[in-house]
Formats: sequence, structure tokens, C-alpha cells
Amino acid sequence: MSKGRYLFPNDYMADPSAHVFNGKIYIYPSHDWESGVPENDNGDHFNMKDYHVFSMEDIESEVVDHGKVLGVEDIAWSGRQLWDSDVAQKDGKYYMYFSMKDKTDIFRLGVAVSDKPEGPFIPQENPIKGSYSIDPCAFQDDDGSYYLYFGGIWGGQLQYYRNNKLIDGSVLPHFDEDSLTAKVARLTDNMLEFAEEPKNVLILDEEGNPLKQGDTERRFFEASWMHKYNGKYYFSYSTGDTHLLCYAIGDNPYGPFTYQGVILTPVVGWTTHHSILQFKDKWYLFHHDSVPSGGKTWLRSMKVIELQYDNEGKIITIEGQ
Ligand code: FUB
Repeated sequence: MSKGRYLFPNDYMADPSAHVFNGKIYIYPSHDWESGVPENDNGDHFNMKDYHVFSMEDIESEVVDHGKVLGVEDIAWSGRQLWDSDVAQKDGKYYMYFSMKDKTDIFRLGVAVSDKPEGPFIPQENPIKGSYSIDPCAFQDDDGSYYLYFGGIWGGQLQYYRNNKLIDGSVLPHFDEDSLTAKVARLTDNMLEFAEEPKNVLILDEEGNPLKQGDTERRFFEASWMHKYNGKYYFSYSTGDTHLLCYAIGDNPYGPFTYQGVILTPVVGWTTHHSILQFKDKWYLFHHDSVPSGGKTWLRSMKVIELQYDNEGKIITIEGQ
């Protein structure tokens, strides 16, 4: 029996990034569909072509579909595959950060802008300079700075880069070498570019050593999310091929972060991808699974479930099934 509330049974939506804007909950998911592309390790079957935006007055309320807000055909540099996105608000404007393959089949991060949280979003002419890989997460810190976290291995192409530069081919570290990490960069004041070279989001084990690539139940794979709880920075992510949502805690947006544990055990479906949101006095985990499609990994349904902390600020593990 899968737990949580399915938010939009009428269509397949995944990777839900949820935020509170103007007192309402807004959700920015990927839009899965049956494109007929065969399943492979590269994720070609995740062949999404547009985004919709959803809103809710309250956590139990009806979910309103604001319709299509951006499509591949609207974006000058588009190739294919609109993967995970996220939205940040600054000075009355809304900035959607999205991952998409360009015309040479390389994933880049784009920005599209709107005056309203429900869009439509108008894309910039070019991707963010120096951007690569997938799964942007936009985080606003209390001092008014904004950061973009991103990255994903395998189909997300992170293993083609070292030190933010393309290398010769796809190279994953050996199992006993330090794992590949998510990246983080502060955004420029106009929200449209990186203000600095992306840095590694280092995740340490309990002894202060970086997690190794072979530590597949704890190392980063994709799906970065950042939230703050009691003044601490909680970096959460998916372990991909071991299908866990995990988290690590740090003292600032760059880390390092110390691994803490599992947020969500495996769900039905291959991918797991989430966001964490405080609404009123409760916390929620938005995520997806493939129960409604009968387990089809490329047809996922978004859901929400309450998330709780213990007295020491540790997240209490939620069972995915
Ligand atoms: O939805 C496409 C991709 O699947 C996302 O970008 C990944 O995080 C995984 O959920």
C-alpha cells in the first residue's frame, strides 16, 4: 500500500518542486508522457516536452492545473527532454530553472521568467553560461542570496565533467575514490547567470571523510534539494540506482554536509525525486512513484506526505511502500 496523497491523478507528473508563493502552494513538476521511446540506462525514455504548473490553497485542497507554461518548441536552444525544474521568486518576478538537452544532446540549465508564479514562463535565448548536467534546485537563503544546486550522474551526464570542464568521455570514479558530487553556485543579482564557478557539494561520512563512489546507498546520484531547519542547511538527494532519498546537514549553503540518513525508502518505480516544504506549522515531502501506471518508470505520479523531525532535528524515515 503506498502512503501519501496522489496530487494529480489525471496525468503523469514527476520531480515535484514545491514552494509557498503569496500564501499558496505552487508545484513545478516534470510532465511524463507515453512517448514510445524505449527504456535505457541513459534515460531516453524520459522524453518530456513541456511543463505545467499546479497550485493548492492548502495542503488538503483541490490541486489546480494552470496548464502548459513552457514547451521545448518555445526554447531557442532546445534539443529534447525537459527534465526536472525549480522556481525562485525575487522582486515580484518568478524564475524557472530547467534542465534540457541542447541541439548537440548535451544537458544544460535554462532560465525562463514570468511575472506570476503560475506562468507562462518566457525562456532566455541561451542556457546559463557554464551550466551542465540536470536537476536544478533554486534556494533562497535568509540573507537574500540565491543559490542553484544541480547535477546528476548516468543519463544526467555529470560524469562527463571534472572541475566544471568537459573531459574526454564518460568517467565515473573508481568505487574506492571520492564520489562525484552535486554542484552549487550563487546566482547573479538578475538571477540569470552563475555569479561564480560552481563548487562541489561535499558529503562527508561520520568520520569526516568524503563519501566514496562505491557507497551507493549514501553517495549522491541526482535530485538535489536544499531547505533550512532550525538554522541548519539540509541538503537532500537521490541515490539513484539504490533508490533512496537521503540527506546531509551543514552550517552554510556550500557545505560540507555530514550524511545523516534516509528520508524515503524505495518507492514503486526506478527514480525517486522530491522537494521539502514548510506550510503553516507542518513540513511536507513532495515526491513521486509509479504505482498508478502499474510500475512504468517513465510514467510517474506526484504525491505529498507529511515529514517529521525528532527532537534532535533528524528526519524520521518515511516508508516508500
Ligand atoms: O524526470 C527526469 C529525471 O528523472 C529527473 O531529472 C531525475 O531527477 C529523475 O527523476
